[in-house]
Amino acid sequence: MSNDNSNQINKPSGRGSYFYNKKVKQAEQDKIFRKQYEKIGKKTTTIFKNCIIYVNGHTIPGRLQIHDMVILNGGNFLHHLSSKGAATHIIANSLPPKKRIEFKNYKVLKPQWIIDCIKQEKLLPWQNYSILSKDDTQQNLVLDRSTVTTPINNSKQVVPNQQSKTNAPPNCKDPNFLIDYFKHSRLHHLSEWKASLRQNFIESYKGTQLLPHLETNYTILHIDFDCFFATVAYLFRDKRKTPLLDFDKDPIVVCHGSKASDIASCNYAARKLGIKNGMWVGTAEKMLPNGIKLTSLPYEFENIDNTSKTFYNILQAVDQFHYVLPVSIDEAICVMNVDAMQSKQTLRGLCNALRQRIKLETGGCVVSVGVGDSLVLARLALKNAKPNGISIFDNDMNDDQDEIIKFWSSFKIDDLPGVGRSTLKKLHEKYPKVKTLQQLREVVDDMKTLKVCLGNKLGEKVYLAIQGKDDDESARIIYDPFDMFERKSISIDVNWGIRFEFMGDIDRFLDVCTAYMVDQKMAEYKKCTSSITLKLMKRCADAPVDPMKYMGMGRCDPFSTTSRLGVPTNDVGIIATELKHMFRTLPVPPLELRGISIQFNKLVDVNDTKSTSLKKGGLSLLFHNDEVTTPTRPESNRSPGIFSEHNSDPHRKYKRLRRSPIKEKQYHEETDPQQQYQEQFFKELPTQIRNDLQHEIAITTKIKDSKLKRMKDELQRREKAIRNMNSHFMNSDSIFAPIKFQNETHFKKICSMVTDWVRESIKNKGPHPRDLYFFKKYVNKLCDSDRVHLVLRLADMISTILNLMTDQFGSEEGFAEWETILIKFILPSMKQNKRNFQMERKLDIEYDI
Ligand code: DCP
Ligand code: MG
Ligand code: MG
Repeated sequence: MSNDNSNQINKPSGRGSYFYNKKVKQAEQDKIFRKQYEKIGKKTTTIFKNCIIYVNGHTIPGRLQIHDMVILNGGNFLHHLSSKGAATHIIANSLPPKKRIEFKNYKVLKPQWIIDCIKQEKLLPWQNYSILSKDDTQQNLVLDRSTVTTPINNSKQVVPNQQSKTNAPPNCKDPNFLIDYFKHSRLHHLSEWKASLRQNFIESYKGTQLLPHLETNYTILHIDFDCFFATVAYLFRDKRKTPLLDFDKDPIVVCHGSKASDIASCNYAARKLGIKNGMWVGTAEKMLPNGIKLTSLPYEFENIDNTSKTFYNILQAVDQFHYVLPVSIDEAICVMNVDAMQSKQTLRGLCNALRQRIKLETGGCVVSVGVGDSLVLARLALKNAKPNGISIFDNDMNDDQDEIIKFWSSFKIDDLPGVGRSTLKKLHEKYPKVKTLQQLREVVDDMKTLKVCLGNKLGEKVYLAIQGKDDDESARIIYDPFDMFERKSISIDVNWGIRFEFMGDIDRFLDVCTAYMVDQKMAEYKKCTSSITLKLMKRCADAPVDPMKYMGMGRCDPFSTTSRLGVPTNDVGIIATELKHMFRTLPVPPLELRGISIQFNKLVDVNDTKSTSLKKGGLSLLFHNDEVTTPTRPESNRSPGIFSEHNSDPHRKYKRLRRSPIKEKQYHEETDPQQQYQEQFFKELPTQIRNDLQHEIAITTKIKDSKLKRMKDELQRREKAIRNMNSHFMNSDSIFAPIKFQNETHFKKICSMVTDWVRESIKNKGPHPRDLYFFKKYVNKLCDSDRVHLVLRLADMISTILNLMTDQFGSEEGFAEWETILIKFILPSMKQNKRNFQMERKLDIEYDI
């Protein structure tokens, strides 16, 4: 399998691309393989779900057997180790000393781990199978600052943070850290779920007709679970621990456990006491009346996911719904034609049936439903309906003024979607007495006033909302959901557990992040990126080193930078190197780093990037002599020509005259005293500093030499070429389109290029036939497009060179050849080629030809 080189032939764009393609292909093969085994009744499990396993060297059982075991038990098998961080577990029988150092931060395990995991049908702790000696691990622990209470405290006593009762001490240097972090991060789960719901929507509604943009033609059902995480956590709790818990009476929260953790969701019994989602557990505890205890339950991510799937399945089965638009894991907007369901009664009937069904099929989870004839009304109605209810409010249906006033009076101003703290403040300043939406409706008589107060966009949005109508931007979800749901960026955000000391560890972490984002996320969505944003959170100068929340970010200053690659890519190496470079441009020392977020923007489909992506056949040049094919006549025994279709680099001219780069390097190494001095300097440094410094130099060199750097240079060249082309036109209706010669359109520059070429080749054997072929092509084009005067100038120039060089080189073979070219080709071309009457006249009069 490792000798499969068919891809190499198809995509010769470089090693990175080759391995990437190979990896994708192998992953696909592995999938098929698993399915085939499933079909013939082989047992499969998900023990190794989320594990990326690589086998290093000779093992017992062998590589192929381990491969089968991993694949059949839900793992990913890495056939090629592009970077150490790409694997979560490395399986090896033993490691040579050099590799021991190289892999010291990784989980290198005996093959027995795989066997035992399968035997016991669960993922066993890796520590018992590590083949790295205790000393290696010990050394890592000493460096691992995250287990020490304060960084300044150097005392030998290693005290885990008291608040970490429920959290295993994290180690951001562990290659598994990212995956572990994601496993526990609710925000990561929420964003992943949302993305996959959107993707499912796009796939399942493909081909569905878009809804026309007409006002009040639809009925919207906004459906949302009541205290979702809390309900699921309650239903799936360990009943032995809390046998008497009453969901309706006892305050319950879902959090990670410590006082300093956030409440993701609390039940309505807790809300009655003033506890809210997003509050800290410590704050919530202070709100409890005497004798009442707060029960905190852990996250039930898998059950949340399953409950949500049941919910969406039920909704998608309803025929009257034109769309079921996903808002989040616990919330959907169902759109239906008014005609399909006219009366309030029928609507209520539908809502009730849905609520019952959802409760039944999810084992007790309750949804509330808001119904309206616009998104904003449905959302407000949902607020009214909560908890455990239905509220229907439709502009068309309500003739009862009292009911209308009652409805609008039940909302505060910031209940309106899009109204946050700062908007609220502006509205308060303008209308100090207004508290409810009904009052706002009474005082605002035109849109203009609100536009002045809040700005055009928000002013319009708020004005329409208090009339129960949607603005265009909000309504996009109904009229153009596909565009709205299309994946526009891929990001990760690590805001917990980040405690680094050395740049090298951060580089490795960036490698892991990139591998995850590219190999898993971008590959999943089949995208490439051309813009990367790196955002770093740096501890505020006056913020405590260890914040209240265990391993949290605490107060931070954000720093961010964006790199536009210009060309879309999905090359892990390029992106990782660029991120390392970007990190170094931001003023955040490793010790002060508290959070990292990476975003890939400007995503394009891999399939759309054939000509531009680095992966697919390398950079395509903007200018190449597309109609030129290399002449097929046999090459003479001369060295290759200096001009080519792609030869755009002026320094590549006369390459054959230069010393070869390898020789140049050897020469440099042998005699450069600066280098010798540097080596000596390195030898005298303490090991740790030397390692850091060498790493830093290696990375900076890599950044400098990266494909991206070359790519950027190439882009610069293209931009220059475009500028060059534009400046060639006198104005847009100029009759002269530029003619290129070796990617140059500027005639003066072409002259100087040709001068150099003639001078050099006169001294030798004359021009190379390939070069001459391109030159003739250019001359012919000039003649054919009424630019004979330029050919004349070229002829003039070559003739002057010949005159000047007669004495010295008159007897050279090259000299004679140029004379022939001038007399037999250039001069006749001016007469023979197609040209119009005007040109004839011009030549007659001005040049006397
Ligand atoms: N969630 C979260 N963090 C956020 C927002 C949401 O963890 N910043 C999770 C917890 C919620 C779930 O998403 O349970 C759904 O969010 P909702 O806003 O719908 O909140 P609830 O369902 O908990 O309460 P409500 O009854 O108000 O809908
Ligand atoms: Mg909810
Ligand atoms: Mg919700």
